[in-house]
Amino acid sequence: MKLYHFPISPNSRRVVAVLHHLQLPCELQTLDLGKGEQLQADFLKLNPNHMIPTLIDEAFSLWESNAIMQYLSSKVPNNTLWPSDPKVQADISRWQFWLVAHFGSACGVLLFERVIKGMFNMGEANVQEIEKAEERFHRFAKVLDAHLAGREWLVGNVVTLADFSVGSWLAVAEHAQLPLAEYTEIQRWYRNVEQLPAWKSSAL
Ligand SMILES: N[C@@H](CCC(=O)N[C@@H](CS)C(=O)NCC(=O)O)C(=O)O
Repeated sequence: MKLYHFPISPNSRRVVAVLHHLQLPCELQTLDLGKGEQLQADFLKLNPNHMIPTLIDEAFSLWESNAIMQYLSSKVPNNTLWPSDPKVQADISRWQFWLVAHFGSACGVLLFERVIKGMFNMGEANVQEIEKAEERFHRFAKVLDAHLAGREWLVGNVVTLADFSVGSWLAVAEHAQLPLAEYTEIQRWYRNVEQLPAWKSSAL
């Protein structure tokens, strides 16, 4: 297998963490988004959205990080990241969809405005976009914080794909200045994620 990725991307990092956790062999190939390498014709054939992460497994090309994480986990029988119980899978998927639709999209705007624009000379941060994203961040951070009270992990009693998916945005909290101060449960839970060997080694 081969994974196209970009080191600082939370979307890539959660996939790399799953590869490490499950000890699946996979070649990692960096695409330099700053240089527009994702727009090369050969890569567009693999992912017409020109986005990383993209996984190649023989003739199969798969994009969307959460789909890749579920696919990788399905290759390893009896793993706890993605247990076979349909209700547990649905619960994990719920958090993965929620991340992409709500919490992660707010974090993504804050990272883009405060970090990526400067990194790639894309102009000044847009203050109105930041205000709107902070509002959305607080709306969904409240939900996450309340859910995590009294829990070690997001779903059940062990780390699952849900923790890697939602946790991936916490890894850029400092750079993106995510307004986390009042969310003590999120901070406590993310310290658990940070301790995982696969999470540590996925920081490329
Ligand atoms: N929903 C996608 C998002 C992927 C994504 O946003 N990738 C960004 C980097 S973090 C990208 O490749 N952008 C390059 C482009 O849009 O040209 C996923 O979860 O995989």
